[in-house]
Formats: sequence, C-alpha cells, structure tokens
Amino acid sequence: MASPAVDVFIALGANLGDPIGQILRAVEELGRLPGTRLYTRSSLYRSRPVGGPEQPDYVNAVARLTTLLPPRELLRYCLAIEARHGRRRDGKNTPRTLDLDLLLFDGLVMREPGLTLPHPRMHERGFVLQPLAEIAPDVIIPGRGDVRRLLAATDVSDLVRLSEPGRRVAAT
Ligand code: PH2
Ligand code: MG
Ligand code: MG
Repeated sequence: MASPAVDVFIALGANLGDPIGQILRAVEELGRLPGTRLYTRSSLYRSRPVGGPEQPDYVNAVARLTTLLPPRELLRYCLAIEARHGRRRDGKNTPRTLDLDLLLFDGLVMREPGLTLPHPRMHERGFVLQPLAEIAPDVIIPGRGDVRRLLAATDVSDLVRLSEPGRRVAAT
C-alpha cells in the first residue's frame, strides 16, 4: 500500500549571486521532485544576516510541500538543488547562493548527524518564523508551540517583505 503524502516546510535563504532568482527557481525545483507537490510559498523577505561574518543581506522565504519521499531522501534532493545553484560549503553562517533547510516534516522529531527535525533554530529566527506564519500560522513546532505565538515573541524589525511583479501582496 502506498504511504500517504506528508506535509513538509522548507526554509530558503540566499545572499550571493541572484538571491531572488535562485530562491524562485529552487521553489519550482522542489515542486518537481518525485512524489512531491508545491502547496504554497510565502512572500520573499529581505533580512539582516544573523551570525557569521560581515555579509550581504539575505532573501528568505518558506515553502510548503506535500511529499511521499522519506526525510533523508528529501534532504538529499535539497542538497543537490543547492549544489546546482552553486552552493559551496565553507563554514557555518557564511554567505551562500542557496540554503535549503528542512524545517518540519509531518510532526516528526529526530536528531541524527546531518538531519535534526524540527530544525533546531527555527523557533528563534525571525527570518523563518515570519514567512512561516504568513502561510501556516497555526502549525505546531514540536516541543516549541505554535508559530503565531513564537513569532509574537521574536524581533522581526529587520525584515522587509519584497513586492514581486505579478504577485499581489494583500494590504494590511
Ligand atoms: N542563514 C544562516 C545564518 N544567518 N541570516 C539570515 N538573515 N537569513 C538566513 O537565511 C541565514 C542567516 C545559516 O543558514
Ligand atoms: Mg540555514
Ligand atoms: Mg542549511
């Protein structure tokens, strides 16, 4: 019997090359993975770098997908997409052309080398919580609570929502 598709959330970040283009193309590529569908994505946000050396501002977003892939396989595809977009791995919090982080995988909690779910720092990062709350405010981060409440306790004053041609941004 086929296993049912599960809900997953992936954070996208970039601050080298053409960050907006890389993120938009990566969202499309995620939606074309085997057994996987793009459900929705957030707006793109410009954000100040958190941690690491002096570096350019980031563009960040979150995508929501459904997938039949197991977590390790989805991770492997994410790393391949990063590599295709010129990602080099030269240290923690260094500037990058594309970063794809598995945030949530169907409520799964796991801690293994190379893959911790939920993502261990997502609950304290405005550049993750703001776009995530935009598309799924009620989603629960296992062990941390719901995104709406976590966002309310987080400083997001550095985030700027980017307007995109052809994409209507609701007035607030
Ligand atoms: N990613 C990091 C470290 N710092 N800062 C912002 N604003 N956005 C990111 O995506 C980001 C970061 C490590 O992956
Ligand atoms: Mg990251
Ligand atoms: Mg990463």
